Amino acid sequence: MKDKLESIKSQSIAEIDTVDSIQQLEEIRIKYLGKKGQLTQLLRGMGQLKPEERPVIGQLANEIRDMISEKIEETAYCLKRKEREKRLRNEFIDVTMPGRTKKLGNRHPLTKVLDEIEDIFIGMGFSIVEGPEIEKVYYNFDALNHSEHHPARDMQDTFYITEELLLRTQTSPNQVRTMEKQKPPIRVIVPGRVYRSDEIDATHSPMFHQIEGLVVDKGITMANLKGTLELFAKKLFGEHIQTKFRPHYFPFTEPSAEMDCTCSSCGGDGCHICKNTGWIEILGAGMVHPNVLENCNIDSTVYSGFAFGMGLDRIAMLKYDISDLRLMFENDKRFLEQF
Ligand code: 2NL
Repeated sequence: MKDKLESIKSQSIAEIDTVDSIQQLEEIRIKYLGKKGQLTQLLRGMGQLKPEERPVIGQLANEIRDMISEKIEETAYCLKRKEREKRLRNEFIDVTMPGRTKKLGNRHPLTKVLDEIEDIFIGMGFSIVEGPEIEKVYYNFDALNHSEHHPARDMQDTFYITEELLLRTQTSPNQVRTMEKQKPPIRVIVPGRVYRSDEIDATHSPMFHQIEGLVVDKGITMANLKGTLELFAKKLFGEHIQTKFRPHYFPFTEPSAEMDCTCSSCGGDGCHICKNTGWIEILGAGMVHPNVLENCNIDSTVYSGFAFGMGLDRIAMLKYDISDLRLMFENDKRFLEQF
């Protein structure tokens, strides 16, 4: 019996020394110390021993059991530590490695110019108004004093949806809507997409962008128009810019004018941008026609106003020296990333 105990001791210890997982260790524990384990079985056979042998063998068996248990515990502790170290080694993160940067997008050149223009007018007390791109013929033409046979009304120039509905050709319908709703003083800027039936080329597109403006109050004159628009031009292109106004015709303003700026590219000397004239046409403007005011129930003997409109796409092209309008709408990243 004693020999058997000694052999269990040396055998179990040898086995424990070779394990490399908690799982294997548990199997060894069951093999020797479990309910049907070798040591447990042996102890059950104690009854067959001589009475004087029992305490000696019993003590030895207990010592061996404690020793095996202790050895298993120690080994388990070591194994757990090794596993933990291995896991930590695998989870190691080098916080000094450069991160994966996400490239931020940037604003479209049209959005940039629009934001800039809006900021200038907001600074002068204007507010921004937007409205539908599908408009009533009334708001797009009639209310704006377009005569019944004005060429702009032609099917060839305008996208009609029905007899009464069209894709707006200018953003002025929203100024009319504003005047209908709001008593003067009115100071609004109206940006948005507009549509005209044009063939696509370097300077034309059936969809483009406009910004119009409207001021209505008592005592508004051409001097207010010139002062406001000259200030706007200097803020947009630089303090050194000069402006001039040429007479023009629009059905919705009287008198009407177009404003030119000295070319910000060559300073007026002449270059490819100003086609060697030294001047660049920036916008159209005029004193709101009394008929337009009356159409909106504003008394034209009490109130007067000025209005203006400009093509955003053209201004962006001038400002960033973009040669072809189509680049604006092609979404080519090589183009867009330059702004
Ligand atoms: C241009 C010229 C212009 C207006 C737009 C306007 C609006 C109302 C009343 C009177 Cl409600 N006028 N808008 C006035 C003058 C010129 O646009 O060349 N646009 C690209």
